[in-house]
Amino acid sequence: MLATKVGGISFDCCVYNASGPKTNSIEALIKIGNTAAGAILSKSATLNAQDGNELPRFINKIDLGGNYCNGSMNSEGLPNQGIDYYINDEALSQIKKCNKPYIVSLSGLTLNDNLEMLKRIFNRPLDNINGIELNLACPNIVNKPVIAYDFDQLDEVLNEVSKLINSVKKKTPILGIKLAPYFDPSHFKKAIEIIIKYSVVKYIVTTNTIGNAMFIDAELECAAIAPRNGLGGLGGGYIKHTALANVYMLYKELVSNGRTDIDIVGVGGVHSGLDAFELILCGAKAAQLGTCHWTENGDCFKRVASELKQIMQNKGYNSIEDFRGKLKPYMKGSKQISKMSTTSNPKIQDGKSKSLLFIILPIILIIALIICPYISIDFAGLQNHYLLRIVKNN
Ligand code: RRO
Repeated sequence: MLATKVGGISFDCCVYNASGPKTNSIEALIKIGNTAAGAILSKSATLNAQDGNELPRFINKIDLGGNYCNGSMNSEGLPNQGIDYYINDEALSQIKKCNKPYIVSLSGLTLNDNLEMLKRIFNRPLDNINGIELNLACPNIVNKPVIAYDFDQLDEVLNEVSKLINSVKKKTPILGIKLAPYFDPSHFKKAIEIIIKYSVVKYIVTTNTIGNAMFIDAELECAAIAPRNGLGGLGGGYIKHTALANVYMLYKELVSNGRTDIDIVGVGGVHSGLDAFELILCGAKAAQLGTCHWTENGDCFKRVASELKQIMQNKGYNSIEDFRGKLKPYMKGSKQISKMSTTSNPKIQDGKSKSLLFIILPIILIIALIICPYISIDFAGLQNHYLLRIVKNN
């Protein structure tokens, strides 16, 4: 029911992990392989291993005065073990045992680094690496602007990557590119105009975190994380609606260019089956979990997948293709926010409202018991008052 194909790679389940949280080591990737996730995606690799930015460098489980909004912010700075770690024989043979597609994320510090990492992947056995997610949108590297925002650079990178792939004589893993969130209609258009020139790009992942957000510790009057003057990429619940719009707008652009052969994977604020359902309605073929995987561990894949399945069953859908990309325009009478979608994690909200009831009901009961005797005296008084008036009137 949840099976899908991303750029031609078959997934048993359309819910899988985002690159980033809990993806740095082979042990962590195998853990993902042992969950319900539809694929295994590595942390973005650089050519050489690096430690990333100074600590502390992330915030999650953000408390908005009682309710977790499932948001996050990070300035990890690409901590990873270097490309060779993610594609060596031992790693590949262990990951293969999980029987899921394996996708390696790349985020070279230079174009040459990206090309070198691609060459190393192309030298590996293809049946063990199914896809490459070329990350063109990391917001946290000092002095490195986001490639996806610089359209000339985006064009140049895709041109060079394309030349390299086309020069390889054997079949290469499926290429996807990860984009940054766009906020202006002209940018969706421009990005797609460039991407569709390169037939090597088989899918788009949208969206990376919203770069350069800030959290402040008002008590200490300081930035809440250490790197880059406290700036980091905003993710999770905060960006769900930006992710929905990015999937929707890019999908629309692809359709209007007749390029539905390029798939879209949605990422950003998915914490429930409903979130995944909404992304698919907007055109996504799969949904990645980042912040949710970070805060909830590997069980999140099974939970989100079964919630999505339940929604599909309730609506009579047998496959995600029954509703994918079929979002209708606004209709009169539609609620601004559907009751279902007011929460990213219905379980958390349900639990909270139930426990509130358990507190409020006994309080009402105690107050009622205290004021009951006074109410009866009052009734007697009222009765006398009206009886007197009736007698007087007569
Ligand atoms: O490692 C990071 O700081 C990081 C990366 Br590579 C990315 O793509 N997105 C993000 O929010 N953080």
